[in-house]
Amino acid sequence: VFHGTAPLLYTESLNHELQQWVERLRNGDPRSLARAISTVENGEADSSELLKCLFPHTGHARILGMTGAPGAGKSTLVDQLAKHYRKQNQTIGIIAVDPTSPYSGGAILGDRIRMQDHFADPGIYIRSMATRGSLGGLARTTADVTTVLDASGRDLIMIETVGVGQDEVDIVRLADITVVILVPGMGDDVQTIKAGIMEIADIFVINKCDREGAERVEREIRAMQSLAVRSDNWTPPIVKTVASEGQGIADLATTIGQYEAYLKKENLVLKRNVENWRERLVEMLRDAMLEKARAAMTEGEMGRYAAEIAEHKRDPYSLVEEIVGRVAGET
Ligand SMILES: Nc1nc2c(ncn2[C@@H]2O[C@H](COP(=O)(O)OP(=O)(O)OP(=O)(O)O)[C@@H](O)[C@H]2O)c(=O)[nH]1
Ligand SMILES: [Mg+2]
Repeated sequence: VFHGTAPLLYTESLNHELQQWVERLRNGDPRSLARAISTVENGEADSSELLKCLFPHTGHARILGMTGAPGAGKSTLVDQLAKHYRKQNQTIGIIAVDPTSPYSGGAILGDRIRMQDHFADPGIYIRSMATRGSLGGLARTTADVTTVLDASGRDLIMIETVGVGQDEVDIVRLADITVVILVPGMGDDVQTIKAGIMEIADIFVINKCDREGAERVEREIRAMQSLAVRSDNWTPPIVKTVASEGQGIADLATTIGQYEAYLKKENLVLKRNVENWRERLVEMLRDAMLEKARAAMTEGEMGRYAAEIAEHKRDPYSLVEEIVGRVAGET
C-alpha cells in the first residue's frame, strides 16, 4: 500500500532534517559543525546530501594553504596568524593535515598543546586530521571539511599540510593563497622541497630566522624564481619570520593582504577558481565512475577477469569497454 508514497515522505523528512542541521550550523552551533565535519570525514551515507545543501553557502571564506617540511614551524605560524586575525574579529577554521608516522603523533600532540590557548574561543575551530589512506583520499576529505567550514561562515580557513607528495599539491590547490615555509640549514635547502611545492608558492616564508643561513635560503629562492615566470606575473615575495617569537607575523599578514589585492585587481580570483574546479571535477568524476564500476561487480568477478586476462582467454580492452558500457547504461 505504501509503495510510492512512503519513500517520498521519508525523503521529505530527511531533507527537512538536513535543512535544520544546516541552519543550526550556519547559526554557529558548534555541535552541528562538529557533527557535519565527522560526517564528511568518515564519508557517511548522508555526507553527499549534506555537502549538496552546504555548497550554496560557500565561497565566503578565504582559504590559506600553509605547507612546508616537517618541523618547519607551520603550526606555530598558523597559531600566530590565528591570533593576529582574531584581533581583527575574523572567525577562523584550521585544518591540520598531519603527516604519517613518525611525525603524526608528535605533531598532533604538539598542535594540541600549543593551540590550547584558542580552545576557549568559539571564533577558532581546529581540526586535526590523520586520515591518510582513508576512503576517498586525503585531498577529497580535506576539500569536504573545507566546504563545511566555509558554509559555517568562517572568514578565514587555514590548511596546514606537510609538503611531500601529490596529496599535498592537491590540498593546496584548494587554497586561494598558498604559503610555502622554508627554514635555514636544511642541507640542500630549497632542493629538499619538491619542485611541485615550490611552484605553487604565492608567498615564501623563511621561518626560524633566529638561526644561521636565512640569506642563503633567500638567495636560492631568488635564483629559482629568475628561471620561471608565472602566468599571473606575480613574483612571490619572501617574508622572514621567527614564528616562536611572533616576529614577522604582521609582515606576513600584510603580504597576504597584498596578494589578495593583486588577485582582485587583476581579476584572477574567478579564473583561479575555475582552474581549480576543472581539476577537482575530473577527480570527482574519476572517483564516482570508479566507485560505480566497482559496485557493478564482485571481488570474485574481478579476480576471475584478472585470471582470464592473465591466461589470455580474454583481452582487457574489450572487458573495460564492456564494464564502462554496463555502468553507463545504468542511469
Ligand atoms: N628557533 C625557532 N624555533 C621555532 C620557530 N618556529 C617554530 N619553532 C619550533 O620548531 C618546532 C616545530 O614547530 P611546529 O610549528 O610544530 O612545526 P610544524 O611545521 O607544524 O611541524 P609538523 O606539523 O610536525 O610538520 C617547535 O619546537 C617550535 O617551537 C622559530 O622561528 N625559531
Ligand atoms: Mg604542525
